[in-house]
Amino acid sequence: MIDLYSWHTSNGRKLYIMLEELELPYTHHVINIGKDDQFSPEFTAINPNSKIPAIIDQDGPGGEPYAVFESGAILIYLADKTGRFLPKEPRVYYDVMQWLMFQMGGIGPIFGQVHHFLRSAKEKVPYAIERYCKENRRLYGVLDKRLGEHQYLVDEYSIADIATYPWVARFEWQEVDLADFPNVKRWFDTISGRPAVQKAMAMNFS
Ligand SMILES: N[C@@H](CCC(=O)N[C@@H](CS)C(=O)NCC(=O)O)C(=O)O
Repeated sequence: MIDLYSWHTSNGRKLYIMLEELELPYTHHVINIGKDDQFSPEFTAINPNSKIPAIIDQDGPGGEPYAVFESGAILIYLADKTGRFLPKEPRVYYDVMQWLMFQMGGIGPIFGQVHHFLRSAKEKVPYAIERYCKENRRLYGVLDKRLGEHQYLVDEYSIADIATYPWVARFEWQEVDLADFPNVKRWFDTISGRPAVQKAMAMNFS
């Protein structure tokens, strides 16, 4: 059994999607970051960085409970555990890793800043908006080129797509028109049709 500590943000939704795709039973612990639950001693013991998502696998390596934080690491952990969404053939495996790290190091941090400066910042900061929106569009361009050459980020649906989808799903928050990125739109519409994704994206918690 997996204990999932998460909330309905883009990073949090990666794990709802993954666990729904895997049909793995899990216990959901709501960590409301709007109420600072992420700073509680109980949660900090699981993720010393105080960010969602995190998991405890009660049946971890050696049959002992094992805690994992960082959404990319959790996706790799669950893919390795189940043998799903991370093909073992070396070239494909490293392709998935590259696109997963592209999400973790590029899309997540930059799109997160766009959401902050367009939607949450207490004051309008034109320099930050210009800087992050420009990089946001550049990253959409990278995705669009890749998806013009491949059906998914790495030919078959993988944890790289699962990590990227919930960030692209907020394109309206980023004031991006997906019509400008037709290959991303085709990929987005395909993944939006998956029942596990629909279930995960409909989850909202207070
Ligand atoms: N690199 C981390 C980022 C996690 C992250 O930024 N989570 C956000 C929600 S999407 C969070 O917990 N924010 C709470 C805070 O910053 O206090 C991961 O991918 O797991």
